[in-house]
Amino acid sequence: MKSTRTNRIKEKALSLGFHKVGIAPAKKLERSEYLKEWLSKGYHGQMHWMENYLDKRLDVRELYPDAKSVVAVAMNYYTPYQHSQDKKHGKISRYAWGEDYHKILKKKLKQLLVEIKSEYPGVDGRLFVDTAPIQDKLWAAEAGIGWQGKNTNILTRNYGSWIFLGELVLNAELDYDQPMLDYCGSCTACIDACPTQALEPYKIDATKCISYLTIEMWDKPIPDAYKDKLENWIFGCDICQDVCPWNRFEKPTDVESFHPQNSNEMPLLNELQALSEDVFRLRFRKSPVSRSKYKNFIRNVNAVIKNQSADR
Ligand code: B12
Ligand code: SF4
Ligand code: SF4
Repeated sequence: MKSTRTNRIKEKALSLGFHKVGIAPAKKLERSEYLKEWLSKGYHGQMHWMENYLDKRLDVRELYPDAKSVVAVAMNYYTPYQHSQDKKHGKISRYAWGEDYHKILKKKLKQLLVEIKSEYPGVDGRLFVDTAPIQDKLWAAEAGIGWQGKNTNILTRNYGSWIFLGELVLNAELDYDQPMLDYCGSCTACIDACPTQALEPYKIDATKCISYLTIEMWDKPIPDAYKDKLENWIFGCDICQDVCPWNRFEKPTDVESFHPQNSNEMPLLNELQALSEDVFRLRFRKSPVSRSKYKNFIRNVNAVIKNQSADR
């Protein structure tokens, strides 16, 4: 009975278009405690929202008291295009080339919950994608979707790390998957390639990460220590993923909405610099880039252009 239900839930998740699914028991995960150390070191910088609802971030049962199982899902967002190496183009990280993943994953998780509830009355749950106080990567690792690599992302053997994560937390007991082994081995390519030394094995100081500096650090100039290290990144950064050997096993996604829109894979810096606020909003209205306020986006574009004039 439990195993039939488990298999049905996994089948449904895959048929709705998730590329990976795994299930873990809802319990307190030992590694969740590292978050406290991370916050106390100030590694979250200006992301003060990471301090909120700490009890929930540490234990999923605080978020949903009826929780028994965590169904972790992943969606592949790799598309077969590469970042332009031409200096006239800015670099937007791959995850933001297409439409915002939150909406796409949430819609599918909602549908999954509806289907589960209609087949198993009495089963209920809550769904989460990124923005809730839950550590997505911990659950993906615990449910065997992949392992947390030294660059801190979840890596899989079939899609590399080009995956978005989400969870459906259910009030029903199911059969559980085993966490996956760590396949990083002696590799340190991500740590060596990071231009701002934001990484140590399995740990990140977000305040040094270009992704934080260009997306999450609002209303401040890029610190002097990092502004000449942006390497044309104007929204996020993919360096520690691009160099990862496991990302040679990527497969193009079948999700059309993740494909690049408006030439986001090679936007012209001078065109971006000239955008008005209204046109910026319109151009990026469906993209995760809209998370960055206009002022901060233009700050990033200007910082990259300034580096180039300094190089000449
Ligand atoms: C805050 C945040 C950021 C911050 C901090 C990054 C980070 N690593 O936490 C910033 C702004 C820098 C960021 C950047 C990016 N992010 Co982000 N981010 C988040 C968010 C909202 C919370 C993550 C969190 O809880 N961090 C807290 C710290 C403590 O967690 P951690 O670094 O994973 O730390 C763990 C390890 O250090 C581990 N640990 C400690 N010791 C040891 C020892 C060993 C041996 C091991 C194995 C582990 C281990 O324990 C910690 C607790 O889990 C999640 C969504 C969510 N709700 O979970 C998305 C999320 C992590 N981001 C995501 C993405 C896509 C990105 C970027 C790739 C975007 C980009 N291209 O620019 C980059 C990647 C940069 C990087 N190298 O991590 C995806 C990751 C998907 C994946 N494949 O893993 C997520 C899961 C969103 C989603 N739902 O899909 N992000
Ligand atoms: S995303 Fe870029 S800056 Fe951040 S840790 Fe990875 S390589 Fe370093
Ligand atoms: S680059 Fe190497 S060390 Fe870093 S995450 Fe990939 S396999 Fe692990």
